[in-house]
Amino acid sequence: MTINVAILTVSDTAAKDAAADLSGPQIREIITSKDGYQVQDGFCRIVPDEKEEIHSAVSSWVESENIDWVITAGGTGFGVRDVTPEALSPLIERPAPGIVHLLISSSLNKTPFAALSRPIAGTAKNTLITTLPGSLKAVTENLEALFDGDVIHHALDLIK
Ligand code: MTE
Ligand code: CU1
Repeated sequence: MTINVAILTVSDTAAKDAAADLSGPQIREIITSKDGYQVQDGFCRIVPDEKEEIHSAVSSWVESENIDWVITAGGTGFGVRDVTPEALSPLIERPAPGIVHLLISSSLNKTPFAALSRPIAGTAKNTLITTLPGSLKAVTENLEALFDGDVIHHALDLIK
């Protein structure tokens, strides 16, 4: 089984200068180091913190029915421009509060600021959507939590 992953970096700064995006490439590196996971060309995108752009990027991946897992990075916090959860929750058909709980509880073990992330997770058609905070450190820690104990693998197995 091959898992196709798409990565969306949500950041005003990175949307202006792709070189400023450290988290997207980091996610790609972690994902492609795992057996059976791939990120095809063109499936790493950057959008600014704009609700419509975030929604339409992820929606097109869901509609394509070729993407098993969409990972977003950034825009989950309390800043006035942070709208990733608001942009994506209308897409989610089946919310996964357990994944949200896992992300927040594991992150709270790393930093109390984890309380300031507002992640959402769930499925849309046969795609799992997870929203990670934007920093390099946060995406690394959050992916570690998801891969720990094969949680993500089992989740993706069930929706395939
Ligand atoms: N979670 C983990 N595991 N590690 C971190 O360093 N940073 C926090 C939090 N979650 C962090 C984390 C911080 S400082 C913020 S402001 C929020 O995620 C929201 O980040 P975002 O607005 O980039 O999505
Ligand atoms: Cu912060």
